[in-house]
Amino acid sequence: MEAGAVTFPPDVDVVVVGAGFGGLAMLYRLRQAGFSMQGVEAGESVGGTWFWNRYPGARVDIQSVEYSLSISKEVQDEWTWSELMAPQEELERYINFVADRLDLRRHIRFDTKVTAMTWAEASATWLVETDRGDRWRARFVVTAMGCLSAPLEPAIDGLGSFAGASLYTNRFPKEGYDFTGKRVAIIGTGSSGVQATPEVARQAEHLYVFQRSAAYTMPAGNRPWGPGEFEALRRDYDAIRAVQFASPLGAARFGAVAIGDFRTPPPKILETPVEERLARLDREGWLAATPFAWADVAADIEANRAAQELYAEMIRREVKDPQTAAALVPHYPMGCKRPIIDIGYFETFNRDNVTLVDLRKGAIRRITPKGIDTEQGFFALDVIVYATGFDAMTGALNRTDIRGRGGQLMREAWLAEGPRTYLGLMVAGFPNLFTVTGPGSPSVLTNMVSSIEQHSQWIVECLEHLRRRGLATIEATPEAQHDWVAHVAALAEGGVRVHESCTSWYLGANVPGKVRVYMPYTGGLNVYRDRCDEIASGGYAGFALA
Ligand code: NA7
Repeated sequence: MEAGAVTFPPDVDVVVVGAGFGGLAMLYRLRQAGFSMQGVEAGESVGGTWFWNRYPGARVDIQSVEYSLSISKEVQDEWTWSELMAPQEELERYINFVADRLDLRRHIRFDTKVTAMTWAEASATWLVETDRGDRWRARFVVTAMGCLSAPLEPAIDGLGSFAGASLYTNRFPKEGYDFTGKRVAIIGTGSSGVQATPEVARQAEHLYVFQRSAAYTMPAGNRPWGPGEFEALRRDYDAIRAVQFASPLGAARFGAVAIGDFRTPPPKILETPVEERLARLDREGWLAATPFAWADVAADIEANRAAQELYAEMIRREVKDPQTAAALVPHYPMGCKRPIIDIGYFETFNRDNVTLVDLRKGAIRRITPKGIDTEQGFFALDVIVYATGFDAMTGALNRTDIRGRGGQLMREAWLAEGPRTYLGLMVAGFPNLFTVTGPGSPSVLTNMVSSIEQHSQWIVECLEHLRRRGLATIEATPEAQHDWVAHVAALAEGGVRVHESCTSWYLGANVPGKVRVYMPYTGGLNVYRDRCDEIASGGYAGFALA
């Protein structure tokens, strides 16, 4: 069925949805390759994650020299990072610099949300519609809508009744917020809650941290550069990028931890006597209480429990009050959720103005005009900060009406068995639509910028291939998609990531009713990229081209 008439622009090769790192990398590469394009972005400016998540303490967990674009030499050579892991403000400045330096802003329609994308069989084009009445006809669509961009409203009774200020970390006020003299609650202890806690505690009269699941977090090891340190790194960018792109994580380091140091297999915790485990804790601190430090922790639940014991011991060493220390110990496997890096999280619980509210001892009943009512008492408050996460990986796609062949909605195609893609790049039944860092690709298990660069390059090369051969469409075959979904599931099987006690957003377990499927590809970005390249050079095996 023909979906409608074209107004503006009359004809564009590609619509790119989203203007975070993914959207900007796409637009830049498409323009270099000579395609016409239209970008669209819900926010008033570029930045994506770093535009919306401007809560105090927001910071990247990958070192900035790696969490940055390598696609433009000018950008790489001209930007100076001020510290190891940039805070949100600096990342936002950087991504604005990228947009200006590469002159990308003029391609993007800001403050505009895509509401529907409909495949029109007869013309082999997508009709893209927005909340501002745009109707763009495009040959191709690239979604770069973010893996953690669809905010999750917590299902708590009385949410809207609170008379004080309600703030959300994932759309924090641009002008900031002064917590001075306020009684504040933070609900949620994922990365956002953990990063915000020390900052808010420094300002607030009293901070209550409402914890449903305790966090695995460790000190970021962040610091400003020493004299000449960044300049030396910048001169060495080629070598940095080579190591980065050869690694499974798309980065040589997670926080301050050099992953490469563990290439020679670390010891197994279950084969290490308890005194030696503790001696390692004395020597290496938090690092010894992570899955990086032991060969068996990610695969074996008993080994995982032994590592959890070390983690609990580290918390006891940091947190003075024994009850609070005990309550801060997670009850789910280490490595099942994305590890968090923090600046002074556990020390914050030694402050007199901070109270941990362990919801495992009594859940939230409701929010009232004056505060939060729980099974363990009432908390009178001036401000509630929700750090309650996202409908991850599929949320942004599923909240948009994406209709492929035969009018099929993508969210309905994914309803019964979770997201189904080929390579996390395309979906059978949805021709000419590419999903940057889609489910089924390494994405959130990696340095996102590395994954974005790999996908944007692969997609543009694919479009160039179609152009060279005069082809109009590309689509994942159902068979290739079936095999890929099975491969992704088989890779994750058996490990702690899919253990029954794991309730991560990787599994969709944080969203009521979402199908429990491990969404990202766990085989490593390096292995994945080789597979994508092999498929492309083999004539796009698993895709139907016409
Ligand atoms: P996360 O990691 O999904 O964390 C959300 C937190 O909010 C988590 O602790 C949740 O507990 C908690 N939560 C959610 N709903 C509720 C309700 N109703 N009551 C109490 N607590 C609740 O999101 P973040 O924004 O922190 O981080 C997302 C990613 O960004 C992170 O992984 C990094 O990659 C960067 P739960 O664990 O579900 O029990």
